[in-house]
Amino acid sequence: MKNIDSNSHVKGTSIYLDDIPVRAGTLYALAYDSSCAHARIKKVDYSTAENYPGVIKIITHKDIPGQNQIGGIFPDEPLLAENDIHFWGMPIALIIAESEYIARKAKKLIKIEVEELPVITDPREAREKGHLIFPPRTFQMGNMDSAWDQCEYILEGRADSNGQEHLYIETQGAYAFPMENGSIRISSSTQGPTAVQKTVARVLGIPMHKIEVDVTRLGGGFGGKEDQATAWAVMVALAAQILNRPVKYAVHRMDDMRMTGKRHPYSSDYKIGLSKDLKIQAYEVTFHQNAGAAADLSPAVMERTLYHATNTYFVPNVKATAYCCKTNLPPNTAFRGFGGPQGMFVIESAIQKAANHIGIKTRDIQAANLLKEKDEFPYGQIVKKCEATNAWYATLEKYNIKELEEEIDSFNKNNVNSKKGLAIMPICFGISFTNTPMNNARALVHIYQDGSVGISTGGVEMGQGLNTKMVQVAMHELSLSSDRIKIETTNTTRVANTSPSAASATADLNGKALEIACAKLRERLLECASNYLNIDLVELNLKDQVLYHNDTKTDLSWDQLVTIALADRVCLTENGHYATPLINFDKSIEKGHPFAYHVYGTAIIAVTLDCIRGRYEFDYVKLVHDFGLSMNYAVDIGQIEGGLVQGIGWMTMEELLYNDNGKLLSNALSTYKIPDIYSVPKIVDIESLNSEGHELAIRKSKAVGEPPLMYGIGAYFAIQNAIKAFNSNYKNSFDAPFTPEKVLMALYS
Ligand code: MTE
Ligand code: LUZ
Ligand code: MOS
Repeated sequence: MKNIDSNSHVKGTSIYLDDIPVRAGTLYALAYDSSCAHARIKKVDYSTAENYPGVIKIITHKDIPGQNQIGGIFPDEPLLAENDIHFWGMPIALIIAESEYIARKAKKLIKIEVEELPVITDPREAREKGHLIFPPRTFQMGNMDSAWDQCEYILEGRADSNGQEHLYIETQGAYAFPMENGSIRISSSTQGPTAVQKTVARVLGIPMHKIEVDVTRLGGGFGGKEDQATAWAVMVALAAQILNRPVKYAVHRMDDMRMTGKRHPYSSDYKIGLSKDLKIQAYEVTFHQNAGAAADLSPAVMERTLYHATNTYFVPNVKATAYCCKTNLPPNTAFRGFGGPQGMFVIESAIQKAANHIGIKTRDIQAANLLKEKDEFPYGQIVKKCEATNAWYATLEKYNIKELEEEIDSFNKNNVNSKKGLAIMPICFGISFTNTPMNNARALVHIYQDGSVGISTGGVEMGQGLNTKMVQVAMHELSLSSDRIKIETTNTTRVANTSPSAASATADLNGKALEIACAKLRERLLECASNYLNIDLVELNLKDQVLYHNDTKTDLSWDQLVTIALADRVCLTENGHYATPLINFDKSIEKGHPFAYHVYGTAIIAVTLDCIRGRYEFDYVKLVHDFGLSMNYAVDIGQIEGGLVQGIGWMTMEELLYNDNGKLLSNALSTYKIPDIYSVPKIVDIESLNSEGHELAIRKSKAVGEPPLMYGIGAYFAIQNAIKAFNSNYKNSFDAPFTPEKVLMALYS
């Protein structure tokens, strides 16, 4: 089935936040944000701005009726600065004006006096000075002390990865409408409608039931709207509450880039030990996570880094420690992979370093250490339905790795100023929110009098194809064609208390809830049919919108069944609730079974380097991915292609730069380069691993949202291998992204 949004997307009729028709009386909000990264506010003078024609009000923390607090995990983040500024771009006040243009004019008229304080942007410096958001955590397995003695090779080093701007095509935004009796309805571009509802209630000092949050779809979230869509929604709701008028805020690109958090940069130290037969015996790693100025989702992101510290390898002795370091950057947040990619980059760096030191192929070490059935992850989960070796060998055989390597070698022999490099990137990604209680969802289904069906879930469509999959689930359960089913907007009054659409688990969680609701309605209709026809229930079934008696078609269509049920006064609305079974985790011992299942896959990636200029192009990515039994191959392929390219961008060209004062320099699309169609690998071959899927995945179709991003990590090592073919003196350093400038330096170092 094709993506149900493809028609309206192509025609341009799909509705995003900024497409909602503007109501009469609407006002426009604009944040007045800080132009320094760390300071004490001495005085702010709003008087000229306030008197600018068309400015309605300038809202400060003093106007907040509830708590000036938007922190999701820890209450450490004010909506509007009070006395202190903690990052460049921190909102201080909210300008409400007749138009956005006026608000921008007024913003320039605000005068501020501050006492500047020392700025920290480096997580290691933050750790040295004791600026941690919460105490470090350590995952351990085996015995580190004795492990090193069994090692033939021991290597140590450092691996850094930079952050990443989400660059959702639709920027952050929200639109609030005051309703009667102090209620507020908010349209928000958020992955987490409940998070918005809860935080608006807290800041406005009113109960959650007075707030309705509605989401049609997002023009991309990528994690950037899991937590950080909330602030904008709270701002417009606050203004709507104070002024009793609709208030809209669609954030400009450069404001969005400056003010919002990004993927966490990490700076890490590793020590890896291998036996003579290339088994990784011991791995010790210390992660310094650059959290920025407030907790945001950093504790959860850091946890996932620890979970994925050993990627898809079995290591008997592991000690992984992570520090959540408080710096003066905008609070960093969820981004596709959620700390997993940062952890995986370090162990892949360690393996690459070891391979170079020993003088063997990196893949010899990778292959010798792949997870096997009944192995144990450092966090105590036992490996089940393991596809690590299957995916690895399927890739190497399907694409004939020897031949690919020979092509590269012969190219490198015959070319002086152009070199090719190849790398293999296996992945293993755990599916579930690592915070066990979040793994639940609900769905609401109505069958209307004409037999058409409306479905609602707690999941948010952000381009990942969720809505298409939800329609497919309902189609299957109710035996209906797609035109009989409409997916409604995501709304907190229809489906309440939801987890954000995140962790790649949205289709699993919401799809299972929807399955439950639909199954109840199907059973109920069959019961009606059974009474009506006086046939035993077990002999009845629905197929292609018709009632079947055993294998024979009856005269009763779906529509007639609905009419019969309504005449019988039967309820044709159902609610489904799903909570992932089995999962658990005990933080006091850092052990448990946090994931419903794991997704595996292996990619081969090859690059051609222009050794005069340091430029590069990716020739191909060839991968075998563990889809399980894909319920929508077109959607899933789209996820793989998008994730892969986003991962390559993170590893190669996307370079966030801050100056020493904590100002973002790469603050526009002219200075922050993301992959375009020309930087996509020339060939992307995607094959499906022959696997049976997993019963905890929706219709055995495994989660696909985040895992493919991590194939992109291979890009870094492919480039390194090409550099080595040119410059035999090159000593690997691990400092992503590998921008053309860094490549050029490495070629001649
Ligand atoms: N794909 C598109 N087109 N747009 C997005 O914003 N977000 C990614 C991924 N794929 C995203 C996307 C992220 S970060 C996650 S967690 C998943 O989709 C969320 O959706 P899922 O849980 O339905 O996979
Ligand atoms: N969000 C979250 C996530 O709150 N918990 C998670 O485990 C997670 N994993 C991936 C992406 N977002
Ligand atoms: Mo995705 S980082 O879980 O929104």
